[in-house]
Amino acid sequence: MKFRQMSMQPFTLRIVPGLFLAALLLTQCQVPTGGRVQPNSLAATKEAPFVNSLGMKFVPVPGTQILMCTTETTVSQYRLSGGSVPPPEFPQDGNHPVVNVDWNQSKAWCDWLSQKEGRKYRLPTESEWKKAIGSAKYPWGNSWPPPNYSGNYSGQEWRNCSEDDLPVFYKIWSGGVKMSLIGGFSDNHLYTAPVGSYAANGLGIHDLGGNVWEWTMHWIPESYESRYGGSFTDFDRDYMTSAARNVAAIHRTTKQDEIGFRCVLVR
Ligand SMILES: [Ca+2]
Repeated sequence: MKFRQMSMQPFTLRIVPGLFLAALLLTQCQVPTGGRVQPNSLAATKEAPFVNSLGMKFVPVPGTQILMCTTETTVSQYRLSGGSVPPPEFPQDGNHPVVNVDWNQSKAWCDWLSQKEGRKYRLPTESEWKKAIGSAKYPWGNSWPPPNYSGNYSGQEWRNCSEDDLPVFYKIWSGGVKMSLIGGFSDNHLYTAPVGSYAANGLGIHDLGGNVWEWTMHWIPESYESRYGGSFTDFDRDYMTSAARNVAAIHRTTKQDEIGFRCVLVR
């Protein structure tokens, strides 16, 4: 009996602090998310993105402290917040990028998601957006025209559109200014395309060029610097560079059927 008492005490002293330390480390490595717990969940890579409660994927952008969503925010994702936007004049399903969403609504949606998950989501800064799109002259590289199916712009797909589609396109285009198409380029989508329809860039991010213009976080009153990326209506090579910004006056409450947004997650 004496032997057993002496042998048990050191064993107990070793195991109890060990269990306490293991529990402490487990607590430090876990992030609560919607009632679930994901160990070390923000250690994302291009190959293994962080996936949030809505199924949105986020990848690192080198030189920043954020993970960027690999796709634009979709119609279905936007509706989950209870928000609503005017439907565009062209058909969209839930997997298309939400449009007619103004800057205030875009920011509010990121705030809603932050509240829902207990994380910090927001619009990207201009600096983050530029680092994500890269240093090539155009989002797809340095060549002109863009390779076929490299993004959703105004391509030759319009030559075969129906008469029902043309009036909508003319209306989108500045109240009837004759539309132009990119010679030698086609992408197979007249209007918005489902997000992620085209190949991702080197970081694993889709549609930074084309599909819809994207709001960025910093709002400078009456400036021209709050949206990037171009849209399905663009054809001008000077307007489709990686650094191109909107050149029309826009406001926090501007809604257009070629403007959407994507969000980032602060690490
Ligand atoms: Ca197109």
